[in-house]
Amino acid sequence: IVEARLKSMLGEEIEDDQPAALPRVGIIMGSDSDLPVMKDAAKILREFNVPSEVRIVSAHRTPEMMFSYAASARQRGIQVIIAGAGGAAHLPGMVAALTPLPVIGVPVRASTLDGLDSLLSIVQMPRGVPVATVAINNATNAGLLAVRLLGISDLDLQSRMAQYQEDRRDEVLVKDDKLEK
Ligand code: RP5
Repeated sequence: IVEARLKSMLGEEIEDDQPAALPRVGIIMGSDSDLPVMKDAAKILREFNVPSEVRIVSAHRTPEMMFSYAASARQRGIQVIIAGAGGAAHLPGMVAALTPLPVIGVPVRASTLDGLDSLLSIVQMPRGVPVATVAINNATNAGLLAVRLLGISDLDLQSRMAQYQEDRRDEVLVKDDKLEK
């Protein structure tokens, strides 16, 4: 169901009888209400052809599922986990405590505190348990950071990241060119 909602958000066909490649990145979030933000990470990974899976896993509402997801991710071939949550956003930190995989945290703006609560909940990890925290609602950067991490041992992916950066640079140059000086 989550995958179907994601496909419709990304404007992809729902029908898909291709066997799915084994996911290298796990994108998890505390609630389906995080999906409008977290879909941006999935979009980046699709652009780079990195197979990923998307799951709703709540640290507070499904703690046993969070435990089994994090504890088994490595054995299933997951290499990076992107975890998004809002409010008392404990999911990224708890998952980082349960796996040796790199965890990227996305603070989701979900409450009256404008996302600062989520940011602080995710970024203020104790020494020894790192979570690479991106900016509030910036799941795009989480996807890009996952690609860079995988690029360390996947040179094709790394050169596609270099191309992505060149494309962003060219976009700025075109905008600068169009400015009346
Ligand atoms: C967090 O609480 C979720 O990650 C979400 O950002 C927030 C609100 O969840 P819902 O009440 O929308 O399910 O656990």
